[in-house]
Amino acid sequence: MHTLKQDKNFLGLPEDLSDFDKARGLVWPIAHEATTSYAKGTANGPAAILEASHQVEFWDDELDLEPCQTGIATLPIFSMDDRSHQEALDAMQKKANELFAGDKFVLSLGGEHSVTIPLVKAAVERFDNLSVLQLDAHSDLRDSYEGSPLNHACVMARVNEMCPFVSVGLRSGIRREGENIRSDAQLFYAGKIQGTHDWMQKAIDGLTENVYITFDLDFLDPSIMPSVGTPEPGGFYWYETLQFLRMVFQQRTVVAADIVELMPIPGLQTSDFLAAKLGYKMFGYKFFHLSA
Ligand SMILES: [Mn+2]
Repeated sequence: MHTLKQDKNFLGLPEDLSDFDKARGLVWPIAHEATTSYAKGTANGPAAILEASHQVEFWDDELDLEPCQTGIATLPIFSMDDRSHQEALDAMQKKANELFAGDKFVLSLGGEHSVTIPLVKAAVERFDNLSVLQLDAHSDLRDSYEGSPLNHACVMARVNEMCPFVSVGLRSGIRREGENIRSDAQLFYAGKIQGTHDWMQKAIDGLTENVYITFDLDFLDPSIMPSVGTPEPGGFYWYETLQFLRMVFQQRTVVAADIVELMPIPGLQTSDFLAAKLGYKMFGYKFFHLSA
């Protein structure tokens, strides 16, 4: 399979560590943007993350090793080209079916949040007993938005039709949004869990054995992640986020993940770098998580 070379791939990995056949990890950059509502620019997210990733150290100080030694290959950037939103999502699902059929851990980089719809569709077909963990400021539970059920504001309404899910970090949504969700889904609002100690375990307890993680970067506080289309105050910080993710990887089988909604601000590299490092931490937790 065609993959990106060292000067363009995730982390700038040399050939032996980015070879598709040998790699246990896979980065799939998806430069898709069709329905963003407030600010535009998420199509530039994947390229910005790949570029920033070249500044991420291979050595992970928490895990005390180099997670990239497992090999991480990077696929060419997926773009909409002249396809419609629906056609592009269909093409993504087809590709995801192919990627998930192998045993590599696939981290997709968005792009707007609607890319999660075909990715979860493919994951549900591939993995039994799957649930989705959403980290997000927004519940994304609108059945339809601006005329489209495939809008980025409807992601979790579509997931709700496919499998159980747990949402954490919510602090912006619609009235009574919890009423229409399936009984095996759970919503954790930021205002209720900030400063408490047991929310991480409670959220994990709501997940099934196999988990797909969708990480909307606006889960994080805008002070550390300003480069998102719809920044919401009252978000989460770096170490608490890592602690939670590490617990999830320790206690569940995370089968695939995405990091979405980066809207790079020219000249402001901090957000791009954070997103790149977050992705690398996920590979570290996936392959080398320390015992609970
Ligand atoms: Mn969001």
